[in-house]
Amino acid sequence: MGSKTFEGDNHHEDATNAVSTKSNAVGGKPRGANMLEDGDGDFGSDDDEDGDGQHSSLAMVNGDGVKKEKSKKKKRGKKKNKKSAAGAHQQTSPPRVPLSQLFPEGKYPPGQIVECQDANLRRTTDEELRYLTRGFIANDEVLNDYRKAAEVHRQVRHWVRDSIKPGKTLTEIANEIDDGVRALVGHQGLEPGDSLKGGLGFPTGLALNNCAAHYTPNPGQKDIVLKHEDVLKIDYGVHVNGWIVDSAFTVAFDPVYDNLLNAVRDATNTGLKCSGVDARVSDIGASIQEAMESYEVEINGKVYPVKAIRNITGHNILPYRIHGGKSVPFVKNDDPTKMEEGEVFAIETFGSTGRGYIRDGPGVYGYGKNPDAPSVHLPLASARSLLKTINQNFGTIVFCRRYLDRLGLDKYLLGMNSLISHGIVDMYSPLNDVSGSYTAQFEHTILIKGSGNEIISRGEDY
Ligand SMILES: [Co+2]
Repeated sequence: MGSKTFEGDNHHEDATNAVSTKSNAVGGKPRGANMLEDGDGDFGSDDDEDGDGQHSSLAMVNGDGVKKEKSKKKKRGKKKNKKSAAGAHQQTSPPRVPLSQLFPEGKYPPGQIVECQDANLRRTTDEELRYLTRGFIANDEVLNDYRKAAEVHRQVRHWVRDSIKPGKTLTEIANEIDDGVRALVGHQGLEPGDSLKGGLGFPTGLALNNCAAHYTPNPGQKDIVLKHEDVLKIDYGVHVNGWIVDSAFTVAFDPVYDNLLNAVRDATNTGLKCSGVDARVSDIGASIQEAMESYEVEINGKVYPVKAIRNITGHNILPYRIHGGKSVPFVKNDDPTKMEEGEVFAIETFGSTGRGYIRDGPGVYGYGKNPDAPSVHLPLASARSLLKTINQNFGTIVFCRRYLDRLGLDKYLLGMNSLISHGIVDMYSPLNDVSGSYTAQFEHTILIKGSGNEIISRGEDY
């Protein structure tokens, strides 16, 4: 889930010939393979995860797959109809087996561990102090919760990638993702408080074509059928005890969009590579933009430079809060903010064939309780009872109308409007580039550690 900003126009549009490397949409090699091969190796060569053999879906990332992958001539469309990567552990299709059953010892696999670019930046001093002040991800239990959320994300998306096809409706796809996440974290979220223990990290985003982000199907509205020529961004979150994994990818059935997807995948991997203790978001943004805008894409005989969308950003993540207050733009900027040890970031980038600038579209994506919500008397009883439901089921987690309907609520819009006008709840709109354009997104969640950042949501697919 991205964070919208109001940056000025500071992008540039130089596009050079893109490196054409096709990749499988489904069941293929790591989508980060190109970056890892072509990069300077500082990060990409250091994914020294200590596999414990429990976990197969990361094998290709951590093994030779990354280095040897040559995806140039891979044919699209020949999707390997493999069982889930977790098939060996009896995950079903669709995924319904709680992870606690697949990992009976309760230890969940790590993401991709990447070493610091600069050994001097490794923090070995003041370890104890850091542990106290930045105890979140240094805490083994928290880390394990985080890894569980990431594994749920991987297993659900593995199935989504295998099963998604033109003709499905966005509501079907959204419900399938949501059902999978709830089953795997082991919390259906139908009792008060249950979805605070684990579940969706924000409304499952299914943004089509020029809609870059923040679209989810709402009940009672005309459903949209996925088409062969569509470009779909699938952005969903999984949380365990409030630790949110935010990760997204793009699906396109027509290979004409390959370079758009390649550009954005490369850009996001560049951002991940530049992330770390003391990394400046200004440097990260400049590197990402350079990677992104070195691509162009030809659609229907017209060549488009891939533009980095300049008014949406990556962001840090806090417990139960998808946007923690820090932004990671993916265009050149002069923000002096640095990443700090113990922080968690969602590194996401969006590329576009349009203006590279998004505006609020019609409709509603979701709602989220303002963490600094004022304590005021609400005159409307419906607003008071809605707020109680929100507190019990979502806290500050962003939610959507489908999630309220599922709890049996109806006729809540008046109460919701009251909460919004009192500054208690924020509303999120779909974010669109110009009509007729195409946008793509890739996103991973990374834990910033003193030594060895962890791209927690990394999988064999991207
Ligand atoms: Co995000």
